[in-house]
Amino acid sequence: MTSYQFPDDFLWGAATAAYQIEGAVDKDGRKPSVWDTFSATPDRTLNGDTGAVACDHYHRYLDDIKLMAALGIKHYRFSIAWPRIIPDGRGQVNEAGVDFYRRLVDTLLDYGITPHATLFHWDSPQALEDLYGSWRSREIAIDFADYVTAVVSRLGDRITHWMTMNEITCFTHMGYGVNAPPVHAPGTIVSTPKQVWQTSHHALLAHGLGCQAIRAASPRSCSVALVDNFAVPVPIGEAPAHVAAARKAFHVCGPNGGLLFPALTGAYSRLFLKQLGDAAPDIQEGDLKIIHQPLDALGFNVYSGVYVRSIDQEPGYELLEFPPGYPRLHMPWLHIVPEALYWGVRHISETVGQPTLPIFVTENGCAAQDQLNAQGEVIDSDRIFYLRQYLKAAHRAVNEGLPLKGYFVWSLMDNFEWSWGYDRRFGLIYIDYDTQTRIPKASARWYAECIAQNCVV
Ligand code: GCO
Repeated sequence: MTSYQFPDDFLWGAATAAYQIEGAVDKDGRKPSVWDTFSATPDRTLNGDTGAVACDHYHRYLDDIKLMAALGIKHYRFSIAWPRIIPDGRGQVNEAGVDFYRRLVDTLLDYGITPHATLFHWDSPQALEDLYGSWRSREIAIDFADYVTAVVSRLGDRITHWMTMNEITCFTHMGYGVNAPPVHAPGTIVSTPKQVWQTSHHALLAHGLGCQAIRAASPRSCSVALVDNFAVPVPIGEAPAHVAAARKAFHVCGPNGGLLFPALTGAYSRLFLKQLGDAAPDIQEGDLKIIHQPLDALGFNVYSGVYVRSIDQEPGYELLEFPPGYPRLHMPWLHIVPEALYWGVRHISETVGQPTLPIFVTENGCAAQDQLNAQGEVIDSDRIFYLRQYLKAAHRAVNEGLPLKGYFVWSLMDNFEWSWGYDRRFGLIYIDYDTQTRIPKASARWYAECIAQNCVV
């Protein structure tokens, strides 16, 4: 029998994000983020759901940390809300907002859990949207760096694992759109694809300045990472021709060539720029140098992948559609492609030329149609099935010597799933939103067993 044992230093964790769990949106000086405004606008989210209360984690963080500790989770990835720290986006720091994260982190440390903080998980201050259209303006990169300095100079004595931002595509390419209303906040319609690419270029700049700000402000030696959900071409079979086709596709798949490539290599992929044509952003002299910062790790959010095969005609690869009936879980995009986890890590090593950059899966998980049974339990065998397959792919990566160092499940608990509201549940812990009761699902116990045995069980 194959044993899926991980190395002793493999790190097991769980992830969340501020707007999805905290609630308390006007507590202790916090001001609105673009997600407060967007979700309060009719027809933007399913059932008109907002993050106003969410899991009420702002008040219940102690209980949540105790639950995490009981499951044996030793690493926790959470995000810090910019509008709590600098409610107007720039200027005055709100010390009461900082205090919340200080309490949270101190409690984590008391329970033996290492904090991993994402500095930005989509909740831009509404004030900056009103002032200059947030990511549409280069100014946001400077304001972001100032915010990062404010956080790291205050919390860097307790937090040493930092991630600048989460999934640039989702708050730029999905927050600004041409013609169709975008599905994420701020939900702004712009007139050209180039303007959309300009928003992600500004986010890359913010990442670069953010990295510099962390290193300058941190009182301790720390780890700095970017978290991305880059698209993963998976060879349909592992014959060398298909593998080569998948590598080539990696440059142009999704937004990879215009996001991950500049951050990791200091250049937009040439193949990709050719494909973008007039839509390519304006890049000022010196931008790429700022964007291309040394990183201590890369966070990889992986849910699905794209199958690719080799073909004789140009460009030598074909991205394959999923046939109807291909297994997926409770999201239109959640096709189950466990090998994407393995190939994502391998592409970073081999295709982007980063053979030793430590990689962490910073999110992996699925939405399932969780139901409470008569005994008040949630038996989510579908989620266990999904996670087990992806963790086996993680094991393969580690076993082949690829630099995959840890895994954070998405998510610790059910939460506000953006435009899907509370309808889609991704948690290991079930939330009864009427009573805010927390109920660990079968998958939570299963994951606890994996951690305890350091093995896929
Ligand atoms: C993301 C976000 C999460 C989502 C999760 C499920 O990576 O998309 O970080 O906030 O909730 O991915 O869609």
